[in-house]
This record gives sequence, structure tokens and C-alpha cells, in this order.
Amino acid sequence: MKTFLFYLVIAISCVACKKSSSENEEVGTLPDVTLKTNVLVSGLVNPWEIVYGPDQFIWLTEKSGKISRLNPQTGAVSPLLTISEVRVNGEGGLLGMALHPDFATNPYVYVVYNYGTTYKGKVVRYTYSGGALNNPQILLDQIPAASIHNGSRLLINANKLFITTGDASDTSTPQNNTSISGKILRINLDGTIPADNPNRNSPIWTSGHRNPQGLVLVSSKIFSSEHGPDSDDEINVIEKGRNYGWPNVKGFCNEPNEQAFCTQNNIVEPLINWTPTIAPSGLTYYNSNYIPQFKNSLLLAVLKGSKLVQLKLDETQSRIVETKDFYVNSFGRLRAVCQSPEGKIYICTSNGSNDKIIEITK
Ligand SMILES: [Ca+2]
Ligand SMILES: [Ca+2]
Repeated sequence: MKTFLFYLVIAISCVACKKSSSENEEVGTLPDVTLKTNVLVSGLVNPWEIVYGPDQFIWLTEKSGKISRLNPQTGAVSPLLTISEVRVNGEGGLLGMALHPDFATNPYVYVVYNYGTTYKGKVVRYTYSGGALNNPQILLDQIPAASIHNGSRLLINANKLFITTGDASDTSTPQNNTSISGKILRINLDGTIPADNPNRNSPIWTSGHRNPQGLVLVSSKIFSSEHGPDSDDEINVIEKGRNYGWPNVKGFCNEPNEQAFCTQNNIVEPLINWTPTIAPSGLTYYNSNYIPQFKNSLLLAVLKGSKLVQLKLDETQSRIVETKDFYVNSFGRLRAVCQSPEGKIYICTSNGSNDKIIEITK
């Protein structure tokens, strides 16, 4: 038995090592391609999330409350639903969206939006049937909201729904574990709390966030982008139960007044920070051969800096080894980014009028 296990381990290691070396060789032989852009649709108003659906349509939210499907072949936009309860207030409104990973069997659409005069956020699951979204089920409610810092990017991984929340303009909340503000939350797809959350009775997965607006799976890791204050925008690797520092720590643990707090609270430092700030928003992880020079990179939609940023990762996706800017000031502020299975990239603008979804191809 021991001998068998020994050979089994050797065999598995060899398969793993061959796979990674052949992938590397493959990447090495593929030349860079020239990128082209094509405006698929214009005339949108503050699109916030774009998701490439299993139906080969791009699903989009607009802050005012609209959910639509865009046919990337024709540019035609088909409205699905306007959520009348949504109340736009500064940065708040209808924001993040995610589709169930097994959409054919479970045609569920998850959205998060702000509503009400006291202004809160809620996560709602709709069912897509007959070309419409029906049967709203509230999964999480009473998320503090404000005219600034509402987080609200959604990600489904391993049948768990991750939700970013901002500090909603109250810096006392990110370090307060009785508040779901300034956190990244994790719930089951039916809204219940997973048994393996850090606290069995709380949706809180990580704390100490200011306003994270990007969330993406990279192999088995989750990466997030986060808006800093007047300095220190961040990219973080999100680890169960960890504290990301805000408001006591901005960016790295490099200031004398940050270091004691960092040590006491085992603060996670970002992979990278930006000072002056660029306002980083939506994130995707690109690993397609379609655009070889983007392989193993995060692509980041940037608002204030008005560009798409490529963040090339190392082989173990532990470090950012190179950054490169694209489309600087070409389209204005960029809010979100997604990709097709083929490897085409889609970005949406956030200029407040005549907003666009742009396709990037070779
Ligand atoms: Ca931080
Ligand atoms: Ca710092």
C-alpha cells in the first residue's frame, strides 16, 4: 500500500509539473496581438456591472435600477426589469450582479441595491424565466448605505455568495465586527450563513475595508480592489477572517502610527497601492490564449484614472510583477470589466451620460 501511494504521488506530481511546463512553453510561443476596440452600445446611464452570461449575452445593471441583456453580436439591448424600489443617492443605486454558476438548472440572478429613505442595501435573488426576472427573494437586508462608499461587488465561488460592503461614510464600522459595513461578506446561495464562516452567526468573511468595488476569483484565491482615501488605493488577496486595516491603516503598514495596530491585528497588506489615487473598480482575471500578452493578469477598470490597467501576476498568483495602462482617457471613467469564454474583453464606462460598453478584440 505504501509503495502504491508513493508511486501515485510521483505520478500526480509529474502530471502537475508537465502541465505547468507545457503551459509555459505554450505561452512563450504565442506572440502579442494588436488590440482593437468596438463600441457595442452607447446611450447607457451609469452601468455598474457587466456579466458575460451562459446565454452569450452581456447582462448589465444601470444604477437607476435597470437590468438588461446586451447581444454582443448586434449591440441590441433588451431590458429585463426596472427595480422601482431602487433609490439613487450619489454613489448608491442598483450596483452589483452575479448569475448562478449552474444557470441552466438554477436560473438565478443575484443583485445588490440601495433603497429607502433611511438608505440601506439589500441582496436579492431573482429567477429568470420567460425573458423576465421574477420572484424576488431577499437574501440579506439592512446593509448600511450612504451617498458614498457602498462597495457592492458580488462574486459566487464554490456555491457561496461574496458581497463587498463599504464603510458607508462611517469609519467606526470597518473595525467593528457587529457591523456588516466595511466588510466582505459570505453567505450561502439561499441567504443562510455558511457553517465554516469565521463566526457561525455572522456573514462577515473579512473586515477593515473602506470601499471595495472589485472582486474576482484567481485559481483558488479571491482578489479585491479597494478605493483608498486621498492615498493608497489597493489590490488585496482576500483571506478568511483577516483584517485589511481601514481606517487605522492605509495601504502598507509603513507609517509609525500604523505599525502597532498592524502587529496587534495581523493586518493584511495590499499587493500594490496607488498614491495618488486612481479609483480602482471592477476586476477580472484573464487567462485566455486569445490575447496572449494578457495571460495570467488581472484587468482593472479604473474610474478617476480613466483607463484599463493590466496587472500581470507571477506564476503562483502571489505577486503583481508588472502593470500596464490601456485606453488612458479614451473612453472616460471605467466601472466594470468582463470577458467572454472565447477571450474577448468588455468594459463599461461610468461618465453619467451616454455611457458605453466597449468590446476589445484582436
Ligand atoms: Ca487595506
Ligand atoms: Ca500606510
